[in-house]
Amino acid sequence: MVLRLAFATIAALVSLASAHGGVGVYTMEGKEYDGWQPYNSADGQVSIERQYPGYNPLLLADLTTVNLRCNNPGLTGTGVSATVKAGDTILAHWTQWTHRPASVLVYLAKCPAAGCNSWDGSGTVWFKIDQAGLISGTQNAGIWAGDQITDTLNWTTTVPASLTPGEYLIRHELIAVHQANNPQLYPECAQLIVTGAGTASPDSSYLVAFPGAYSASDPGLDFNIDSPSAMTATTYTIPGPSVWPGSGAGNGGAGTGGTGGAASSAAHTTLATAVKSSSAAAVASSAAACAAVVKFGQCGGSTYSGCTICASGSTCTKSSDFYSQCL
Ligand SMILES: *[C@@H]1O[C@H](CO)[C@@H](O)[C@H](O)[C@H]1NC(C)=O
Ligand SMILES: [Cu+2]
Repeated sequence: MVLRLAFATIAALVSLASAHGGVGVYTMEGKEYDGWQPYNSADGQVSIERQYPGYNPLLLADLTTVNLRCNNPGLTGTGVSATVKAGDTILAHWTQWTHRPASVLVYLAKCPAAGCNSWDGSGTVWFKIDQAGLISGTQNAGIWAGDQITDTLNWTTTVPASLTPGEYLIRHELIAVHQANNPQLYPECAQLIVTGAGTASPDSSYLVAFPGAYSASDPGLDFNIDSPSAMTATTYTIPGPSVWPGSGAGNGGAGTGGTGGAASSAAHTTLATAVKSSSAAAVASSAAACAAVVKFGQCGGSTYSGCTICASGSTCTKSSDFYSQCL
């Protein structure tokens, strides 16, 4: 309570018009959940989202602090969680977001037996379920995943269908790299109750701690968007572990650190495709029934109804909500 009041005081000093951003609403199972409202009085606020102080970023100096976990000094919950079935989607809606270019990263952590609300998310417990960075073009001038949030304020993630039910924290994070050698990190956490009949959980090779998961020397953080190499490089290494592929088999363990742009955007395209279908089974059956789209052909988009499978050697890559292309 003392900390909440402290945040409220800080918030009163910060202009609402400051740039940057934060998640303000979550939608799952057709239900909207208000997130933490950092510029409202903290006193008495209840939300599935953990309290955070405002829309300002964390910087390299914060990588070793507990703030990196949920954008607060290790606070616990305000008493409520959202319910979502494994395999269903979570839409995070940012109240505002201004920076291009940026990457989008989404993590989960299984809460201890006592539940999420009294837990601060400490330990080597976090695994990545979604990420996307540079989608196409060069680092300096290309399309980045965060552009979608600049344009729509929304990002949709699928809870791995095989995930063991239980209480989880979800951690959305944007990493903006518009300033040379000064990455800005925007993490926020929320409390979930995952239902379903899954039995899988990530093995330890996918688990990281916050702080601990990132280092200032990670290629995606020790990064200069204005450097000569950024004018030509067409991949970007997203910080953190590989995305958990969502089975118990532990495949995909080849990942050494974050996967590059192509692999990660492919992963997200898969998720986006799943969003449009009512079930994973529907995706699988349509996949088997259509003729693969040739390289550079359209393979997705909100008004697209054709085949979503790309010819071998190319990957369906989302450019916007309305257009995905085999690249
Ligand atoms: C973004 O999500 C909100 C729900 O929070 C929804 O009302 C809105 O239509 C979405 N916007 C776009 C462009 O998809
Ligand atoms: Cu900013």
